[in-house]
Amino acid sequence: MQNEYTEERLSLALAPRTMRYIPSVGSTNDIAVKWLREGAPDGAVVIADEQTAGRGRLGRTWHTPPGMALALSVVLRPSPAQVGGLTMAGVLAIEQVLTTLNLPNLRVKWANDVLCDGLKISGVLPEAIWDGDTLVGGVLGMGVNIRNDFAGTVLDGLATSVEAQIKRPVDRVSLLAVLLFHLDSWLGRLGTEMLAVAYKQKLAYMIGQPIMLTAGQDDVSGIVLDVEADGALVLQTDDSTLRRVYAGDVTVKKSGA
Ligand code: BT5
Repeated sequence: MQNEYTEERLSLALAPRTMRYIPSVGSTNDIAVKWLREGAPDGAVVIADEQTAGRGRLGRTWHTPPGMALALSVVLRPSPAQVGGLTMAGVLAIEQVLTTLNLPNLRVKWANDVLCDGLKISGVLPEAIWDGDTLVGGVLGMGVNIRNDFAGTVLDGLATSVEAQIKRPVDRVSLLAVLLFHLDSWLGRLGTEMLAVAYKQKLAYMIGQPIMLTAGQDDVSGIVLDVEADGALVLQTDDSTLRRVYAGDVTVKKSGA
């Protein structure tokens, strides 16, 4: 099922959504940001089969070889107060669609990952685009590994894909349609308590856990006290300071260690 992406199949499956399918791009987020500035409507989506310069956070690389994954970016027109909810909507939609496929041991990892059996299967990259003080809009990038083979790569033992887990082929077009359906539903709740509560519920397993947070140059060790409505992680650091963080990489330390 290597060539299930065609312009025709995608536009039929996603109609009436405005969409662009580009077989090979640098990064779908870059195309979507440009399209946003050119006036793309809320919900317009850029889909690629391959990314040659896929981006993670903080300038990191996101691997998207041809035929292997979902790589998409949705153009959005949120209010400034809603921007913080984009990550939540993205990870909740991905977790939901993966749950329907019966993937084992799915977990949302703060702030923007979905893990399967402890291995990264998906990541979300939200971007807010400002002109000075004016919010032009947002772009929500989502990557989901469908049939990537990480054996022998630097991500061996760190990343996984849907087909490696469920041992049967899936159709990327249908999966994409279901993902966007769930995403629309979560985006409709941007700025509501319902979205924040759903996100916090998925992260409840982290509350009370000792973690290490790496944020830029900063390493902070502490206990997770809460996940707030705006997505902030509240930590009590080892020197008993209260810290509220919005970005970083979390490692949950072994309990009792
Ligand atoms: C992310 O960053 O997890 C956000 C990934 C967003 C990707 C989508 S694809 C469509 C859209 N267009 C883009 O250019 N990006 C978005 P972060 O948490 O910083 O994780 C990046 C790290 O994950 C890398 O440094 C690698 O260690 C690892 N990684 C790279 N490719 C991966 C993959 N395919 N699967 C799992 N892990 C990967």
